[in-house]
Amino acid sequence: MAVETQTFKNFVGGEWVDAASGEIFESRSPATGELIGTFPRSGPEDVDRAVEAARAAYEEWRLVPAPARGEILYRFGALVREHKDELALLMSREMGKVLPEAGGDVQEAIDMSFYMAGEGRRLFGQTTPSELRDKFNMSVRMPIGVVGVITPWNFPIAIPSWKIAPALVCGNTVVFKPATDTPALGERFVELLVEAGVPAGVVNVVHGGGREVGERLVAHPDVPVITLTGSRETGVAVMKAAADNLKRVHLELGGKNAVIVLDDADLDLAAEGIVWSAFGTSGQRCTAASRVIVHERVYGALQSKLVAAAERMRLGPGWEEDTDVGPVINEGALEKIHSYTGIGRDEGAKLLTGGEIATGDGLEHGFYYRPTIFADVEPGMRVAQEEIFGPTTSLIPVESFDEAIRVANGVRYGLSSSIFTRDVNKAFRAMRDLNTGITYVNAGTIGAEVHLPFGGTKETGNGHREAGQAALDVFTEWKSVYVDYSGRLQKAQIDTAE
Ligand code: UN1
Repeated sequence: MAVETQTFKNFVGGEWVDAASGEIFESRSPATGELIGTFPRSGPEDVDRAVEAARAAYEEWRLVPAPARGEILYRFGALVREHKDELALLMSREMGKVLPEAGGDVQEAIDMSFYMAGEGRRLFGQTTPSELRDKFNMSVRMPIGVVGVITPWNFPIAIPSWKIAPALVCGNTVVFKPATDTPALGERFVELLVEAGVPAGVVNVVHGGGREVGERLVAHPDVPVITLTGSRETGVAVMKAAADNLKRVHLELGGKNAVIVLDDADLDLAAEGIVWSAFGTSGQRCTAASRVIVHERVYGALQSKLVAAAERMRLGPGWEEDTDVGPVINEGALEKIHSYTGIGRDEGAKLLTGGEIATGDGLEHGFYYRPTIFADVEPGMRVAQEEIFGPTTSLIPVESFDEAIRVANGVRYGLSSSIFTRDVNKAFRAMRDLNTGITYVNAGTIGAEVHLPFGGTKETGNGHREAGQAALDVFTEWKSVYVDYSGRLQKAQIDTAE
């Protein structure tokens, strides 16, 4: 099994290879510092080789019938299911998630693979009447070519599946750059694809950093599609770089997601949903609830429930059964998260609980941060505007439903939102007026399912969506086909009188 060998490689044109430079980097567990493995520190040359292999493989792969491409994804989904426990444990070791959440991440990939496998027998286009006699009109989805896939570490099995499964079923080939914090999971993902029967060159993996690998992939003239989940800053840079070749860019970037709690809400349910959404995955989800907008009439009661729940949470390695919150991904993240505690305090927010790096009981070997709750936060404060990507959430009191919606929408991002209320009219108004790609009613902000579009409005992305049918729009071009069986030249818009 790959995880025991500890020395990993790139996968290019069906061969496991080192970086051209021979250089390596390490992946270590954020929970304990243990070494997970070493990986090729690749550069532009390695990307070029992978793109060449993917380009060559594309000519054959695009002609494989879509149901047959889907069959491979079906086998892949079954293999991932077979290896679910092993992958979840590796995930917990490599990036810190608690085991049940790691299992959920893997399950998301299983679901997506089966969903996209079925798409092999759909990929629906349209047939329409023609304005002329004896003429047939239809639109079909066409593959595009080589897709550059750049994925984050926070959903290291799920997110690659969201991108690679639809890319493949649509007939594209892939060059995949997994996050440098989770290369072992990226590698296992590709190993299972190979075992499922993906032909040589159809999926290639190149390990390494954004500067060396990502930038070359984005700039490469033979990579017409880039799909990235990452930070807003990286998204902007990718979009600018891709503009020179007029590439299609799919971006899934930040969030500053709010839970609204109205005065008629079930407060115990709301508290449970908030704790799950704010501190699950140590707050490192783009869908995490980093703002809680609360009606003043229930503000005090909700605060005490949240603080009590946060203080009950036990920190530790994700694979230990009694752990509620695992580590954050690395030292840089820990420092960034902690710096926001200082920022919040300086801005005048009231720290209710947490706000410190957790040590003792072995925690000093990893990167642990206590679940942190700020109260009396003003909507304009930095802690209420900027993505912290850690276990920190901010309580913002409001006086009315309208104010709650205004505050919820008053950020640059628009990924997820949620409202707790028993008033069906207010729930429907919120569904209409919350400017986000995803809205939950009486649930937290996390937990998207694979068969609905996933993505956000405003600066969360650039208008594309992944998952569901919407994913197909990222990975295909539309072609309109007109078949004239009249045997004569019929002119559209002119010979239409009959
Ligand atoms: C992400 O954080 O980038 O809805 C993805 C959710 C998960 C996916 C999160 N299904 O929270």
